[in-house]
Amino acid sequence: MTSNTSDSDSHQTQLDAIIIGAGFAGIYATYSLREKLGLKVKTFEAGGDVGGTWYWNRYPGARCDIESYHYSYSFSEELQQEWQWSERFAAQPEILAYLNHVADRFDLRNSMVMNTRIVGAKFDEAACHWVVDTDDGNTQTARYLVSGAGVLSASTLPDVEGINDFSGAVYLTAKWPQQEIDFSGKRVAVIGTGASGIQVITEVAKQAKHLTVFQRTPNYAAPIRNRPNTEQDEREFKQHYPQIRRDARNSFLGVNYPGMLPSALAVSDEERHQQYERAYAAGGFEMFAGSFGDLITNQEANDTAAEFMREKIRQRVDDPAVADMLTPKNYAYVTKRPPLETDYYETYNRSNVTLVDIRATPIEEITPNGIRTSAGDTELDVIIYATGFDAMTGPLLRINPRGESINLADHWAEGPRTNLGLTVHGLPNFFAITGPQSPSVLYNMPLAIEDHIDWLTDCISYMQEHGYQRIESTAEAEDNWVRHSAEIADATLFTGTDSWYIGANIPGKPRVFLVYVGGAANYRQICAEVAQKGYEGFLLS
Ligand code: N01
Repeated sequence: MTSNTSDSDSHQTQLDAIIIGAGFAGIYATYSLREKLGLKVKTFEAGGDVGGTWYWNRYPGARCDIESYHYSYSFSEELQQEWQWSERFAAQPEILAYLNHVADRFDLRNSMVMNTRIVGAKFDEAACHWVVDTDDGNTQTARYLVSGAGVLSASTLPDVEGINDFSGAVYLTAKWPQQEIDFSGKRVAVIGTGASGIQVITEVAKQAKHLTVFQRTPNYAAPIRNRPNTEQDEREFKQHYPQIRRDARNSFLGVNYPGMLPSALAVSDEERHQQYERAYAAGGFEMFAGSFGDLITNQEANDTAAEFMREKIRQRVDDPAVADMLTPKNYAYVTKRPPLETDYYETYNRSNVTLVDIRATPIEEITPNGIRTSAGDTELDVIIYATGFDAMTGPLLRINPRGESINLADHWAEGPRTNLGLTVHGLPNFFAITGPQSPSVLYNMPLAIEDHIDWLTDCISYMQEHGYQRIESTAEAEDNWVRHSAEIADATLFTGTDSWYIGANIPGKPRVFLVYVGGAANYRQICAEVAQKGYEGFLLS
């Protein structure tokens, strides 16, 4: 279906598909479209190599918090059998090595262009193709545009006076340098106590002369309980992978925790406490995805888990005043993404660590010598920003794809509008892998990514079989999906909390819940039905 032409002939299409990014999504999309459909594919990656999140976020302590054998591709049984994960939760270097292995094993690099960022994309109706601009000044055309730009890849910095004035070293967890950094003898600050901050704080505290943590909102963090994988773990996974993946795909989080009970309110106080103790001791996401099924829908049930978590913080932190600062008080457990940790709370028992509550004493200014809050100056050699991302919508809005009659920034001015979290009315032949209003971050990302890529691969295959060149969601199907997605979110406790899930971390971002919380199994069934009905809700031509 491809015709090779020169750039100057705007009605000829150079490629079948352009893929944005070479992280988990871009790697598998490259494989799937090229190997299953034989498409001519080019994948553009802004980083120097494959890896996406795991290429950029190489800060000390970075590791996944879904079990390694789950946090991996399921599409190739050979790959599943040959790769060995050394720890229950893999650290960043091992995940990056895995993604490099996948790229090499399936010979994908020759379809990839590194160090090249896609900066613009416009659908040309007359030619029925995407015209895609890259930051090296080149333009390419392709029938399909597939975004693997990620959901947590557009990093953000605080809007604070003097941010460029600091004379010491500055690092962002989300864009960590390639070389190892030695913090010994240094006075270090970390701003931000989300999942990245919690991981980096714990490691840097072990090295720094002094670490000052600037916290805006405390989190409910639970122990990850990492450990080396045993031979038995490996055998267990490798012998039963098909069943394990099936069960995973049918569970809310994309990992099946079999000990879950239906309601925290249907058991005695003692049984409830035992269940929480068991889940807390088990580690990983058992505390919320393996304890009780009503924590995200019932405030009273949630209160029991929140109070259990608060008590754990009080037990683990020596100084009651510091424990109090670290204790979340005014939002429901899980409604901000709960981080996992190893000795995070104990870190505040060290004599070289100070916690500053910047809601009580706000940061006023970054000075050449450090950070000034309303309580005074902290002199520093290093500032680490772990201040998060313009989540879900940010990566796509920074490209701002345009159709003949819309551009994404205007179309999403009041929040994202998608059909199935995958497509956008007005942007034909465009697919956003793990886009807003899909399960994505509330599911196991590699599985979420595979589900989307399998769906769009089948969709393109269907188009080829039926001689279609163009697919676009109808406005009505998009309206329905936006409504459905919001209705489900409104039935949970998530929408009552300021979090990046709802855009509250970005000043001026519309307050719209960004994730489909109806569960991945329901979601996949809906997507399958749309396909079975000949892509109901889409116009094909
Ligand atoms: O980002 P975050 P993250 N002044 O937005 C604070 C995934 N992840 O990079 O809570 C001062 O969660 C902000 O405060 P507040 C995971 O899905 C996974 O840590 O907004 N502080 C918060 O404390 C995670 O949820 C792993 O009040 C400011 C912090 O900075 C997602 O990535 C590891 C501020 C930002 O926390 C994002 O995590 C790491 C300001 N102006 C990340 N602006 C795994 O383990 C923000 N903050 C797999």
